[in-house]
Amino acid sequence: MRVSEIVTLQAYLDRWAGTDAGRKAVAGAVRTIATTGVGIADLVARGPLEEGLAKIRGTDPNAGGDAQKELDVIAEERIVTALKGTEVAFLASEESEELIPVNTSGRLVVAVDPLDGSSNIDTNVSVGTIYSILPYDAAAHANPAAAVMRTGSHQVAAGFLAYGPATILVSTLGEGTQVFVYDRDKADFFLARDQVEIPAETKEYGVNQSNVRQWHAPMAAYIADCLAGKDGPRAKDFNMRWVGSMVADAFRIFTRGGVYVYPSDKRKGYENGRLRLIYEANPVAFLTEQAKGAATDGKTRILDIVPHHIHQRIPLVFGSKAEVEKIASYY
Ligand code: AFP
Repeated sequence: MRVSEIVTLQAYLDRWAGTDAGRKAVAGAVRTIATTGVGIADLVARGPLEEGLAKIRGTDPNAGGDAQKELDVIAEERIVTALKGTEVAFLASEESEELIPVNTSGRLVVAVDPLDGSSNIDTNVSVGTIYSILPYDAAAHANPAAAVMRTGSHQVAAGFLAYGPATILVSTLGEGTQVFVYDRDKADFFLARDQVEIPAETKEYGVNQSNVRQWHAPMAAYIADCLAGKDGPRAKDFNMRWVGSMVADAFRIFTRGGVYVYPSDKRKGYENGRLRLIYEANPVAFLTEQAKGAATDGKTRILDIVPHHIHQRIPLVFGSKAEVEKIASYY
């Protein structure tokens, strides 16, 4: 829904939070992550002028086994430093094996993918930051990890920033999904779309098709039927788009519908897909459901899945509701 009045991110957050201390804490964390994102966007926007952002840092892979790029680490450092001034007690990050203590008297925990799409850093393609916010109660949670290791349905807020031609924030506070755009002239985020709705039907899917021979039967059958087009069982032609940065594929889906698919496959390390449950799949699933879409691991609702490890991977399918349900019928 296009917005009629000029609303800044801060005004939107203040209106949502009112005088509720818990909501004000969430609003503070969202605002801080958004502002930190602008600094990361500035770095990304310098492209080749900013030497070495795509350089591999050190020899050890990150917690998820991926090579750590310079910008991955810079983004994490900036987010940790900025969140020190908020009510975030601990941070789970793709770039750190263990939870990072932030402001341990805080009432929130945040899970973050500081830089999504790092394989695209030096190709001038959109990259981003993904975050998930959950309540934290030191008394209730024996160890802080317990606060993070809950189903995605416990999230109180989630979002992603996309650093592309425009710097975009897609956010949910559990009352629908909103799109904010950063206006560089006014140095602030403005509400561009409120109550986003993902069309239920689509003729567009996103998948890394180079993995087709690695797929298990259900996914291979689904894509084969899409490729068969109007002469096939789906009786309609499909288009395919794949950016390699989930934030960019996700924003396209929030804009015009479609499905994103990263299934489990036969490659070593991909038995459970590629995306991480806690700081990639859960936040995108919350945003998608709040925008009337759906998100599964192929068949099970992502937000119902109980995590067993902070960096666990999960097969991921999200987007247009009817198409996500169609995919589930192949399993
Ligand atoms: P990186 O952040 O390690 O580049 O991973 C990006 C990502 O998690 C997601 O953003 C992409 O959609 C997906 O991986 C791309 O995976 P492929 O490189 O296998 O296509």
